[in-house]
Amino acid sequence: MTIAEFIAGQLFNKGVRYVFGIPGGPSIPYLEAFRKAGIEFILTSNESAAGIMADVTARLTKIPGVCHATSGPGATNIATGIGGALLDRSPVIVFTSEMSDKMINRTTQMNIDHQRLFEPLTKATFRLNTSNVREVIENAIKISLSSYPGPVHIGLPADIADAVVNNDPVTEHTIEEPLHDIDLNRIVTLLENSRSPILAAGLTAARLGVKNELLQFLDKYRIPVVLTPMAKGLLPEEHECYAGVLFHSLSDYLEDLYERTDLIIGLGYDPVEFNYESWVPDVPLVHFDMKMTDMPSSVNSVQYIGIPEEWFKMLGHLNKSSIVFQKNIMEGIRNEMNAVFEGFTGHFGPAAAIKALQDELPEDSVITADVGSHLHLIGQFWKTGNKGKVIMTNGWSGMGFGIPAALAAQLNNHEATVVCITGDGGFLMMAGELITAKRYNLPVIIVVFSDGELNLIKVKQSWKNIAPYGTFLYRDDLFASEVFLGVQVIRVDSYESMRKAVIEALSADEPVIINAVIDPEDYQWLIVKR
Ligand SMILES: Cc1ncc(C[n+]2csc(CCOP(=O)(O)OP(=O)(O)O)c2C)c(N)n1
Repeated sequence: MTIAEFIAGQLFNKGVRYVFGIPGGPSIPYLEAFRKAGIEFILTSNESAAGIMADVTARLTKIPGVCHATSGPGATNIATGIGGALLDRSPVIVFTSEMSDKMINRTTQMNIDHQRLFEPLTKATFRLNTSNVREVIENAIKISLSSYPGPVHIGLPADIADAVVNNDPVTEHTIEEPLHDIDLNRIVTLLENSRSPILAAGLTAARLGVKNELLQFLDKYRIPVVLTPMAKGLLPEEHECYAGVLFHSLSDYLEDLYERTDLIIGLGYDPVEFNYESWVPDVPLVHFDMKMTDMPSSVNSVQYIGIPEEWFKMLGHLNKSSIVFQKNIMEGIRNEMNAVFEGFTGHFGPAAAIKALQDELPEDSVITADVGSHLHLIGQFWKTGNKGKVIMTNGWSGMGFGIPAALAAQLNNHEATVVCITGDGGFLMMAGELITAKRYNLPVIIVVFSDGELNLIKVKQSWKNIAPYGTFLYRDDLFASEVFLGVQVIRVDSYESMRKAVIEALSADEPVIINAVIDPEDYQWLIVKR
């Protein structure tokens, strides 16, 4: 068996069905081996989309996502997606073509040091040789899946794909977990004595899918829950304990709760999304996660490191009879936030556009969001309910995420209604991937909030009393056509026309772009100043 065939076979056995990327000359034997093994190579327009598609595939399937790029420019392009997998905690294996041993230290076309390039972007990086193939593949998969999950890079020297795999011994990589002293007594005392705790659930909790455990816990202990953006969907918005999403639109309304709390409980809370010190009030914090986090000394905290089953067991030390659930305060906050949002739906801005989408899309739609002002509104006001899903990047926060994320979600579930909501800036970064959607018959709906500007940055300029500069995108209409790269474009400029467009797009079995020409004024009022 050749090295290429062995790798393809191993990946297939682990459940991998797609490899995303753009080939170079040295990729050819690998692509052929993937094809023969039953793994489809998904060609993208830019490798950064391939990295994002691998990340989202991994999030959805819980199997490492795999992507591939050629040397030099291919590797630097894919690096953006890999950074995302690192900071959004997604298990990805990225293969890049590297020079042969003979050429690696020579001055030659496309040659840069991939090992150094990927070192800060991954959990581990390896260079394959003819005697470490089994070991590298096995360990790479194991490392990518271990907590926190993340990307692993494997460099493929250009001349070894067709070499025969040896039966070399495998040294299993051991994942060392540092020992930590857990101050159980302090945690128990804090939990037992708290009268008004707030639970902040985050990325780790969402990734581990503790929704049912959380719901069962809340049946017993009614306490307010705030979610980080990437934990959106972990608790339905209509649940009486649901308070809101941190960091996103109008999240300053949640401060009413912070003023009344005596304990913050971080539940699978990964500060990569939003550091504790940026929001926690001056009360103790008990942090539950699978990994120790770097906690600033300014936060009065104690960490419990373990598995979710243990977190919930520890939470049993809360004293149900002494906890006061301030139902009115909770309802007040939620109602006020919703009323402010609703107040903006009278003209065609982002609030009305979101409302039209929410009114027409099926409850179980998968929404992928890009990065910018629009994300702040989606994060806070999209209702995932019990069936919906929102996929976003908040650890990495790279514009251009939304479109490839939608393609990956659709590829992994052809029956799902998949809708990408993106700003026009993010759309322009990934516009070429519309061809990818066409090529693979992915009937995604791409909703572009066309306001002609990089709004989030413009809003931040205004906070500093600085006139807009470097944030203006285009004059006139972004598309000025009913077709873009062969994809139908429906232009809308009102709540009603948006609703109609959504209905039309839902019945198409090919990709559709909805060009929502919005007045961005709402953002100025709805984005929280930080
Ligand atoms: C790759 C990348 N470049 C730049 C930024 C900084 N940034 C964050 S939001 C934003 C503006 C996004 O504009 P647009 O896509 O039009 O969305 P809007 O804010 O208008 O909703 C920028 C430039 C980023 N997060 N990622």
